[in-house]
Amino acid sequence: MIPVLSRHWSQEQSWTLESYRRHDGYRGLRAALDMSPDQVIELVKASGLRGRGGAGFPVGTKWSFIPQGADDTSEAHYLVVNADESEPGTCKDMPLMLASPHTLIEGIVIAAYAIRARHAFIYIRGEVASVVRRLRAAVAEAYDAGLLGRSILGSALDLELVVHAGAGAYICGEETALLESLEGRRGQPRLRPPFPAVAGLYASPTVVNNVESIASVPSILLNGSDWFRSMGTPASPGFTLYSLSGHVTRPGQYEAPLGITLRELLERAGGVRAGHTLKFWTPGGSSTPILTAEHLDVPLDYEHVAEAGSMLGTKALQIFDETVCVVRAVARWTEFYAHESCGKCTPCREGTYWLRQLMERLENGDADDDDLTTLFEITDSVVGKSFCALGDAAGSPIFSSLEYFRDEYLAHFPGDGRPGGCPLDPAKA
Ligand code: L3W
Ligand code: SF4
Repeated sequence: MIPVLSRHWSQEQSWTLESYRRHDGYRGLRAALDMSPDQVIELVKASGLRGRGGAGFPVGTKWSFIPQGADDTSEAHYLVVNADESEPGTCKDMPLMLASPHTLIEGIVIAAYAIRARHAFIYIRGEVASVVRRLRAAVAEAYDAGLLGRSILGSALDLELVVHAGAGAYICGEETALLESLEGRRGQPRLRPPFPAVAGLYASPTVVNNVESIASVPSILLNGSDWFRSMGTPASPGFTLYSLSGHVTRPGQYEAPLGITLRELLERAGGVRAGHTLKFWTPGGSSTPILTAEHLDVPLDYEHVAEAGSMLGTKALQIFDETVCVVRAVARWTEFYAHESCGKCTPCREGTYWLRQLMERLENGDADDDDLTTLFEITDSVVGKSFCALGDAAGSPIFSSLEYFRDEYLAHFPGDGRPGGCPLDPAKA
């Protein structure tokens, strides 16, 4: 059964329409067109597919928020695919689009049919020029083959699909900032509610879904909701892409059922690099609180990772062995968030600036107890008090690393004949 998404990635020219068609390509769309839009939504709802962009919101439920009605196209509805993958460690959507852009395009046509959208957009990071080129070539192929444009596959369905390259701001992965950017404005989040499903692109009802979420849809149309639910767990059904990076023997994409553990994934990936041991890891990119070797057997689904005190997020498993200083890793992430803060709200704009200064003091060996207290207090004034999730993301590596590795922070203070700074650095130990 698995792999599903990545089953033909190793085939020669897997990105072409011809190759995709040899692997059931566009058969899910044919199945969808034999159903009514509402039936497609019901099927996706029944499958229990949850959004793969980080939050795990049920995809079919999101689609059902769009005003429905018999062939109601009087009010514009839009489908927007969030392909602005930028979260540190997150690297699943780009390989998917490179290896099989037609899986995404087929999912887009099915989703647009279901929500009765006549215009769809893929908002993709502009820096990944090779992926943008590949996607545009696949879209052109789909238009030529009658899979996009007017009367798709001879049906009454019309769909225009635009690939829009962003300018490379992390905040444009936040769905409302993405919509602002797509409309031609500076990418800054909007107040929610209203959610995009009510007032999104050009103030019209809009579904915003992650690349992997949409790419998972064709196989559900082809094989049914029971098939999808036969994998994963009851609350987190199906398969997904786990991205292993860092100190792992064979980094890369591992497609597996939701609920697999890191221990099992590491077995497939050859383990932590030879001669070393796991120190800490992220379940879903740097925005998700870090976990440690104690959590190797936590099932990697939305519920169990939350119970363990973190978030499944984008399933970006960054592996760090004992040679890594946790303060150094957190300092790099903090720099990232301070750089990417959009500046709209004070807690995040000012807070991330000061968090970066404090992490620098720790790394430089200039920090003391008061600085650690200030670090905690400022993190507390950012998390849960910022306008969007970036503020929470900036605080989570700090809070979680202080929970598990407080002693390592303290070991960065100067004293007892030590100059201060990283205790793992032989010059400072
Ligand atoms: C209508 C309601 N729609 C919620 C929709 C909402 C959105 C989805 C999930 O952040 C997280 C964040 C990152 N009526 C609704 C409704 N919706 N209630 O459901 O919403 P939400 O607010 O739970 O999350 P979000 O804003 O989508 C996503 C985390 O994922 N993350 C992401 C990292 C970055 C990338 C990247 O590189 N591009 O993915 C990693 O952990 O921190 O917490 O569509 O409209 N009542
Ligand atoms: Fe912008 Fe940060 Fe505020 Fe989000 S939390 S609106 S990124 S300043």
